[in-house]
Amino acid sequence: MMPNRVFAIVLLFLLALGVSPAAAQGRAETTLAEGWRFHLGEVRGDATAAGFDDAAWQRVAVPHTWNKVGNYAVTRRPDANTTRGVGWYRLRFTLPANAAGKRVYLQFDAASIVADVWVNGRKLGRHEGAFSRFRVDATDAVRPGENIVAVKVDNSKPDPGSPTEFVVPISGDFFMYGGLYRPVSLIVTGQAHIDLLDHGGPGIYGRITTLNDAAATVAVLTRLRNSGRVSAVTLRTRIADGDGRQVAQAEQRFSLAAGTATARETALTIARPRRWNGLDDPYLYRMTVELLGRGGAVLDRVEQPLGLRTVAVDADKGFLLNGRPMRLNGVNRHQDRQEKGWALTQADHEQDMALIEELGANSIRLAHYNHATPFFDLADRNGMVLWAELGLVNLASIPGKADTPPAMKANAEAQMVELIRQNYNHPSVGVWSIGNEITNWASKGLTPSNARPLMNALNAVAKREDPTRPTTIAACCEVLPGEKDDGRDRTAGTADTVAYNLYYGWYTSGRVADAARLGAVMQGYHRENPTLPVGVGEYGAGGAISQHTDNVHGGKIESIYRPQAEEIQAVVHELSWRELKPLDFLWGTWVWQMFDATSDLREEGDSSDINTKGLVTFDRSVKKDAYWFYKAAWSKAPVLHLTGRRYVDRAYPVIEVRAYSNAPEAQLSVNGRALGTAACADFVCVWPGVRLVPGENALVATAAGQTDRMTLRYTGPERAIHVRTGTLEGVTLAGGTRYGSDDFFDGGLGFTLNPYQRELYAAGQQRKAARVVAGAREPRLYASWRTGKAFRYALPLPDGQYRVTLHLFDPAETAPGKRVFTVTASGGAPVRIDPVAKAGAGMTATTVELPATVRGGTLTLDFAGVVGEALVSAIDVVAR
Ligand code: GCB
Repeated sequence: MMPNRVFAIVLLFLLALGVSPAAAQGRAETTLAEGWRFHLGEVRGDATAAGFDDAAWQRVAVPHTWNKVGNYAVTRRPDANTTRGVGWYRLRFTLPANAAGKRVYLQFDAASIVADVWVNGRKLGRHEGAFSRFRVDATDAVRPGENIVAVKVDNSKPDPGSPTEFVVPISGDFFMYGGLYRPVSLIVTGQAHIDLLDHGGPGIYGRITTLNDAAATVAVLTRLRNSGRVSAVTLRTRIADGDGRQVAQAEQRFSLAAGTATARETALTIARPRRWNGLDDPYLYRMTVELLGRGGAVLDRVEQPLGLRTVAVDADKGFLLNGRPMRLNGVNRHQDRQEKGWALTQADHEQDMALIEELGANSIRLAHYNHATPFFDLADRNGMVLWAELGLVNLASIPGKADTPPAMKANAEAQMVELIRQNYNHPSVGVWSIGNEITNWASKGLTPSNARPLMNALNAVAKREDPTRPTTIAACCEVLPGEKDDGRDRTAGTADTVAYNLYYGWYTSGRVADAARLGAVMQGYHRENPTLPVGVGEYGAGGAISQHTDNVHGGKIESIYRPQAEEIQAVVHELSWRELKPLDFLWGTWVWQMFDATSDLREEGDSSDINTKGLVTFDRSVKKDAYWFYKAAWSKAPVLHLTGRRYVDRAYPVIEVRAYSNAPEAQLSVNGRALGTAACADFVCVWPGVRLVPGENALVATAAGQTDRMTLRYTGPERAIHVRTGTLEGVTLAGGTRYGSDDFFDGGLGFTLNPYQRELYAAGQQRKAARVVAGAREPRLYASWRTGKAFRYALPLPDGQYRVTLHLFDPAETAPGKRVFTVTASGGAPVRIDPVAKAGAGMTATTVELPATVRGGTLTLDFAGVVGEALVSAIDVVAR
C-alpha cells in the first residue's frame, strides 16, 4: 500500500502536470489549454503538416473563440469580430511517457461548427455540430515525444455549398461563435477500455428500473471496446453515497475478444434510497465503473453522477418529480456572456447558476442546444430541473426545399444521440427537447417546409435512446386556439409534451396590456388538446437599463429596436406571471431569458447585437427590475425592491412608485414623510400619485423587516408640464424643454409615426422612407399621437391660471371635415378642432391654444370625437 504522504505527493505532481488523478487508475486525462496557435481564415501551405511554420500565428489558450459580438451602445463595438468562416488551431504537445502501448484519444468538449482534426499530418476525423463533445482515436498517429495536433474549425453561415449547409441549427437569432470554445484534452487509457467513441458519451449509463422507499434498482450499461489482444477482464460497478460510502457493487468476469466493441449491463440494488429531490434535496450518489485486467490492474475507470428520481409529465397535473406534482418555474439560458462569447470558464458557469438559484427558479431551459457538462453538474448538485435541447431551430429544411434533406436529417439525428448519451446520467435532466419553433414558415416569407416528418423521427430517436424521460418541443407561431387552421404543419404532438413560446405584451400587438391574454390562450391550448401536457417555453420582453418611460401603457413597443424601457419588461412579466401562476395544468414555464445574450440580428434597447430580454445584463453585473419581480414571486428569501431606481432624473413631479415584495404589504416614505401602506398583491406594491419635491428625493420602502431605498430627482418646472403623447419615449428639445413620455391619460391609444418596420427588417429589405409631418418646427413633437373617441388627461399642477398648447396633425385624413373633435380644459369651454382644416392639409403640423384654470391640483383635458376620433401629439401647459 502506498503511504499516504507519498500518495499525496504523487497526486500533487500529477495535478501539476494537468493530469487527472485517474491516471493512477487506468485512465489519464490531460487538459490541453495553453500553448495553442491560432489563425483566422484559410492558410497558404499545409497547416496540417507537422513541419508547417505557425510562428506568426496568434498565441491563444483554449477555450477560445475569435468572435466578439455584443455591447451596450447604439453602435457596434469597434473591436467586434463577427467573422464566420475558417479558423485554424495548432498545438505541440508531448505524449505522456506512460502512453506506450495504450490507447490515445483527443477529446473536444465542443468545436464550432464543423471541425477536422489531424495529428502529425494524419487526418483523424471530422465532427459536424457546434455543441457536442467528440473524440478522435489518435493512437496510430501519435509518436513518443513531441506531437502536433491541427484543427480546422468552420463556423460559416449555412449557405448552399458551405460545409455547414446541413448542420443544424441552420437558423436562429443567436450568434454562432466559432472556435475551440470548450476544453480540449488528451486521454490515455488501456487497449481494453470503456468506449470513448460512444457519441461523446461517458460509455456508462445508469438507468433506474425500480425506485421505492425500501430499495432502488439501477441497471448500469457499460460499453466496452477492446483494441488489443483477447483478454480476460473484470467489470466492477460500484455505487457510493454522498459521503463516498459504497452502497452497492457488482462484478462481472468475461473475456473480451480482440478488436471488438461490446456492451454489458448489470443491476445494482440500493437499500433505503435517498431520492434526488430537486431544490429540496438534490442528493447525489456516484457511479464508478472499472475495467480490471490481469491481477486486478485497472485498465480503465469512469465515474458518473447518479440521482435516484423519477420524472413524468401529466396533462392535468403537470410535471411530476418522484410522483409528486412540481410546477417548473424556469428561465432560459444561452451559453454566452459579454467579452467571452461562448468561451466560458467554470467560474462563469457557477456565477450563472448562483444567479438563477438566487432568483428562486427551480428549472432551466438550456436554449437552444447542448450546453457544457459543468453546467449540468451544477444543476445536479443544486437540484435544478433541466430542459436539455437539441440545437434545431426554426427550419426543418434548407431554403427552397419542402422536405428535410437526408444529410440534414442525419445530422439532426446524430446530434440528438449525442445530446442524450452525453447527458444521460445527469439526474437534473427532466426532459429532452427535439427542437425550437420548427414551424412551417409559409407566412414568414420563407420557403414552406414539412416539419412533422423530421420531428417525428427525432422524437423516435429520443425515445429509443432514453425511454425514461419525457420529450418536448418548443412551438410557436401556430394557429391560436379557436382560430381556423391555416393548413400549416403544426409540431405540437410530435413529442410527449409541448411548450409554447408566446410573446403577448411584446411582439403580439406591441402593447404591454396584451400580456394579460396569456392565461386565456394557454387555457385554450389545454382545452383543444386535453391529453397533451402544455407549458410555456418562452415569454418575456426587452429591457434596457438606461432607457425609461413614465407610463408603460403610453404607446407601442419597439420590439426589436429602440428604445426598450426597463419598466416595460418588468410590467410584461408582472402581467404574464399573474396569468400563468394559477394554471395548475401547465407543466412548466420558462422566462425568455435569464441573461441578455448575443444576437447579431438585433439593434435593441441601448445595445448592439444583443437580445435584451435578459433579467440580468450580458456581463451579469445588473439585475434588472424584472429579476426582482421573479425573486419576490419565486424565492423563499424575503424580498423588497423599489423599481425604477435607475430612472433617477424624473420628467414629472408626480409619479407612481412601485416595489416588488413577497410580504403582504409595504410602507413607503418620501423625504421622511410616511406615504402609507400598500398591499403587495401578486408581489407588486403600488403607491400612485407620489409627489416629488424639487431636487433630491429619498424614497424608503419597508416590509416585514426589509428596507429598500432609492433616490430620485426632479429638477423640472413647478408650474408647467410638457407631455409627449402616444409614445413611451420622452424627449428634451434643443432649448432645454423636457417632455416626459405619455402619462396622466385615461383612454385612447398611442401610435408612432415611424415605427421600426419589423417585418421588413426580418425579410432583410430596406426600410420604407420615413413619413414626414410638414411644417413641424420640432418634428419630435409630431412623431406620435394619442387617439380615441374619448380620452382624458389629468395633469398634476398647482392651482392657478395656465395656457395649454396642443401640438397635433392628422396622420390619416387629408380633407377637412373628416375628423372633428372637441377639447375641454378645466374651467374652460369646449374647443372644436378639425386638424386638416386648421393645418391646411393632412400630415401637416398645427397647434391649438386654450386657457385653463386649475382648482384642486389637477388640470383636466377632455378629448371627444365628433366626426371620427380625437387626437393629440404633444401637450404644453405653462402658467399664465
Ligand atoms: C423566440 C426564440 C428565441 C428568441 C426569442 C426572441 O421565440 O425561440 O430564440 O431569442 O424568441 O427574443 O425573439
